[in-house]
Amino acid sequence: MAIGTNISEGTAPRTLVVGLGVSGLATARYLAARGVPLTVCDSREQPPGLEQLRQELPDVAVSTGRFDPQAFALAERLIVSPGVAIHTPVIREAIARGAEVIGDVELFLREAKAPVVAITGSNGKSTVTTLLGEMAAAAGVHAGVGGNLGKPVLELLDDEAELYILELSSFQLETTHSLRAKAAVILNLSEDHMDRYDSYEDYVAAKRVVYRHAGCAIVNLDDALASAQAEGAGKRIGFTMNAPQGDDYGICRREGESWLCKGEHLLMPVSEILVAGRHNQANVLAALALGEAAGLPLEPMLNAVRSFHGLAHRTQFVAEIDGVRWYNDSKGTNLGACLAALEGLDTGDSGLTVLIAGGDCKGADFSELAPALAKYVRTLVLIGRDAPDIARATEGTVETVMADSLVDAVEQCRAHARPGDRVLLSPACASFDMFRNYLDRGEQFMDAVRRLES
Ligand code: UMA
Ligand code: ADP
Repeated sequence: MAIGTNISEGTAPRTLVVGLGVSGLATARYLAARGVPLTVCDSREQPPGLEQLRQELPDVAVSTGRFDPQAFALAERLIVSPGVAIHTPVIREAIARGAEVIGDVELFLREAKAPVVAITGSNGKSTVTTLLGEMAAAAGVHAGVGGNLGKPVLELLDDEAELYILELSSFQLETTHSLRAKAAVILNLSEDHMDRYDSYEDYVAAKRVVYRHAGCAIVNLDDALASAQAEGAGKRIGFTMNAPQGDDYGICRREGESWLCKGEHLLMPVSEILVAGRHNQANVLAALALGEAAGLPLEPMLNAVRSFHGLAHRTQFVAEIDGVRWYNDSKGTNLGACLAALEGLDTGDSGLTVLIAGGDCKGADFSELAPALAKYVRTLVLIGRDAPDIARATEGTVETVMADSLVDAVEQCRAHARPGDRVLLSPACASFDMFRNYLDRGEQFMDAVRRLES
């Protein structure tokens, strides 16, 4: 069904907003406020932003239910939401005939006056973006914080802003051309979104854009592929989980204690970091390096680290029941995240992890999980659509059980875990086959765990 379409040659607005989720809605508002005529289209019948758009901008033509080829044929400029692939045929055709194809981040960059810190990577983006936002606040710097994190970038535009701290996904970077970040990072690289990219190389190439023209490249010295993407960058600051050299950030040991340090200078004991897991120590180091490059003073940054409790659904401690610690890592939506959570929570004692994984595996090869399963996991409890495929790919590595619901999975975990063990929900999969989103999955998990307590 096409609602409110009245698109004919000569009268059609030349700007087409593609996708009506939060980015599309923010883009429509932004353009309308500047008097730019626009059309919005979405291939779903009932896109999430439709009601809101109708209320706020009743004169804007909207077409839903399919991508209307006529709307695309008439557009001179397409502003494409990150969830819409630019290799969609109508978009490819528009590119071929010379239409400009950009995203909301590109529109934002053309207007933003304050410097930008750009954060990408396969995992840890939201954590680092949020922590850096808290560092800026602690330093009294007025910063706009958002992007893939949730708040669309166009809603961050503010004449008072002194800094913008943006989480950027590979999808957003594909349609961004004017990025000149003051500081930029690819936190790490591992396969994700292989249902959207033709190859891993294409995914990496999309991420690489973050370093283009960056004033300072922050590089993960422990991830050769990620740091190689900064080749050619001028100024660099590195971070590593080992002892750092020069002015890089890292971790060193003094008198039996681990410290965050910059070169040889000790910053604070690692034990003061409240967020769980070694991967979060890497996130703290990356945020410190980004903050330095953005001009934030050290002491407020360290204070922000000391009070940072992390984000919900990321290796979030839920409860300890009968000597078993339960963690919600529902945002662990790819193999890299799941591996980091398994390794990061391993304390080197005798306990093992009972892992709940599964869902929509987005084309990932789960045989890569086998070594970590053998090392860290007592029992693998599988849920969701791709559970049988995951069981086949990991066959023979660890005891595996199937659960037909998340509540069933929690009960199976209780039956298999022993005192001293951890139970970890880190699905390495998207959630949409069983849940509204990862938040819903995490909430349902925590509810089920808390019911065990009562
Ligand atoms: N749509 C179509 N046709 C398609 C695909 C999508 O019409 O073929 C429409 C959908 O019907 C929907 C609209 O596009 O109405 C949704 O657009 P969207 O998927 O780009 O979602 P937004 O609501 O605009 O949210 C986007 C990001 N979503 C994605 O990248 C998928 C949000 O990241 C981001 O927070 C938001 O912009 C603000 O910047 C979410 C995400 O899952 C959290 N990101 C991925 C991730 O983190 O792994 C990259
Ligand atoms: P993103 O925004 O990139 O998805 P988040 O900060 O939301 O990253 O964390 C998502 C998941 O990724 C976490 O639940 C955790 O399992 C994993 N993770 C977080 N930081 C790292 C890191 N530095 N390296 C690897 N995995 C990480």
